[in-house]
Amino acid sequence: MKIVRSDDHRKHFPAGEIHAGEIVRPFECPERVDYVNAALEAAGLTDEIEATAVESELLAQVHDHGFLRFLETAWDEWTTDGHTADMIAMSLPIRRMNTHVPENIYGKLGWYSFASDTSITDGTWEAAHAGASLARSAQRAVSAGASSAFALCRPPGHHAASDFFGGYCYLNNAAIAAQGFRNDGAERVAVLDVDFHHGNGTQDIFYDRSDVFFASLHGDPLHEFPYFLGHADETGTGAGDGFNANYPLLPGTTFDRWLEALDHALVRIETFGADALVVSLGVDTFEDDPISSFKLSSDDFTTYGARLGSLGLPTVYVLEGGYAVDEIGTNAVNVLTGHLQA
Ligand code: SP5
Ligand code: ZN
Repeated sequence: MKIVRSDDHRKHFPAGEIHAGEIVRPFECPERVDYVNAALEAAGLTDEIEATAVESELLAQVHDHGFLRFLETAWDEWTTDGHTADMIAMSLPIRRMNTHVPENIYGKLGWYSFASDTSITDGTWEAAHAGASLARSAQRAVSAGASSAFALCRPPGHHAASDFFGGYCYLNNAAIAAQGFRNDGAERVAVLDVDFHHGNGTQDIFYDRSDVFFASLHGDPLHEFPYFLGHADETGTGAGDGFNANYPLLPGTTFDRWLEALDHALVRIETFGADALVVSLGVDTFEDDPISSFKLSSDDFTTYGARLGSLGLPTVYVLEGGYAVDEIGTNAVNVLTGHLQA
């Protein structure tokens, strides 16, 4: 298992997050990566490779041009306007209010966002770009012959669609890895999203395509963030019809039930005939996660990691969520060691 990491994630750390009407310390914090690094070390997963910068052409295959430009320039435009505090979208386009991209920076901020849980700060672009580079570098190593790789992406990516950010995500690292696999010759790529939250961004990016199969196990959006996508009847559109599979699960879901859904998704991936697998590895399914409601124990992560490894596919793991900070390392690394034991 190759490991790809960078310290640039530290450049992104908003001062606060609006949570239930209060400003709290962001759940998605830099120490998350420190705990993952410590657990990798403890498990002897030390085969590190150097990251190289993701190509702008690949970013442009996954993301909208105007959106990329916005992310790259937003902080400068904000500070030029005289602001110094973090950018938090407050006016977002809802039904029938989305015909013109605003010129005003507050307007653009809302236009390109879907949730006020996610701020832009000085350093957000650099950190997100470095995270995308980790995903691309992990994928390149696997395309070049490594059997598996793990990218310690922070900020996470799976909520970011081609043209909007939110859910703590800016660039869709998993989608970048999947498209990278395609560019490097894989015919069919599967993306499996095991984060507690639906991978709405990844689904949206590949929704009309038959070359990338997307499966997600997550809290039912009728009850859980991101609330508006992730239902079982979303199966793809056009050429992509039949290449999207959602497994919405009720709050309180236990590992037995979760594993049934996983096994179903794995059969779908095998039937699809994937040449490569990207795993959106969020460990916010953990029983003590502060913002989620599934009941997985630390040992359960090892168990399901072995199921993923038993597919025998070239696999890239990309870090997504997980907010029980002192346990995030153990839980994420348990998946990787499970994979390697399979
Ligand atoms: C990558 C990832 O895991 N993003 C998650 C973003 C969730 N942000 C909004 C959370 C709103 C959750 N409401 C929590 C209720 C707690 N009981
Ligand atoms: Zn999540």
